[in-house]
Amino acid sequence: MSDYKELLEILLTGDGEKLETLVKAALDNGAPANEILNQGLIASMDVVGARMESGEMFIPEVLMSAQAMGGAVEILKPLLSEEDSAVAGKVVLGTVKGDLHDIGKNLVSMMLESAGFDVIEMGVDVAPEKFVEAIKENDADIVALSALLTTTMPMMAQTVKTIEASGIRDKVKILVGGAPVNQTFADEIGADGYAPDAGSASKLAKTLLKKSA
Ligand code: B1M
Repeated sequence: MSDYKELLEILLTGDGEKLETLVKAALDNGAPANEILNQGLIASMDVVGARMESGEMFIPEVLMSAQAMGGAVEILKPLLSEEDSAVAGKVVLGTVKGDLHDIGKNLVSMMLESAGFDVIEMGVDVAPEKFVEAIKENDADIVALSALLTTTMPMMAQTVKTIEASGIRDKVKILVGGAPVNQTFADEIGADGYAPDAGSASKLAKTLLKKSA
């Protein structure tokens, strides 16, 4: 395991260029992409979160860290691909209405794509009706909802309700995730599955489609 102290320091400053240099150096030194992502970038982002909560970091600084992380993830992207074979399927993916967080969702998108899914990317702040439209337009097999705020979890429930009310519930599997979400909540709102991270989300998407085949 590598020491990611310097990476944390750079992520805290939001210097994207330096962060990318560090990530490349870690790769050159033989650190696995998965480790750099989980023990380096995501763990450092948790420190950003803690500082945001305690008032040591403000939104513009957090945004700079988030942007720097996005650039670093791009470097890791080709190396994080799954090796096993693809299951064809279409996934409509987005962060629910009221929620602007997209780093975790983008990782989910990346893992789904690398597992062979066709991902219809809806972005952030997506209204329930927009999800329904996209599911219908694309004849999607799965809709994947991300939420990072406890205050937007009810919007996830609302999205499930809107999908049910639109008469397409039996045609699409609903997958949910994001830091405040858990299996109990997923069960409560009637989702088909919950995944704690991007890797498990793509595995679960495959399982859900196999079950319904
Ligand atoms: Co926000 N923010 N933020 N923020 N932010 C959190 C989430 C928070 C925990 C920080 C804190 O206070 N400690 C807190 C939420 C508290 C709560 O509700 N419990 C918070 C808050 C309060 C806010 C604001 C309200 C702050 C304010 O304005 N006062 C505001 C809300 C804006 C809005 O959305 N309407 C806000 C704004 C922002 C920024 C815009 C500045 C920026 C987002 C930039 C961006 O995303 N482009 C930001 C950031 C960066 C964070 C933290 C620091 C980092 C989030 C992140 O990207 N993590 C975050 C603290 C933290 O998480 N430690 C925080 C890395 C990412 C890889 O992890 O997204 O969890 P994550 O994704 C994981 C899993 O959750 C999972 O897979 C990923 C790992 O593989 N996953 C899924 C995610 N989606 C999935 C979907 C799936 C399956 C798995 O299936 C569909």
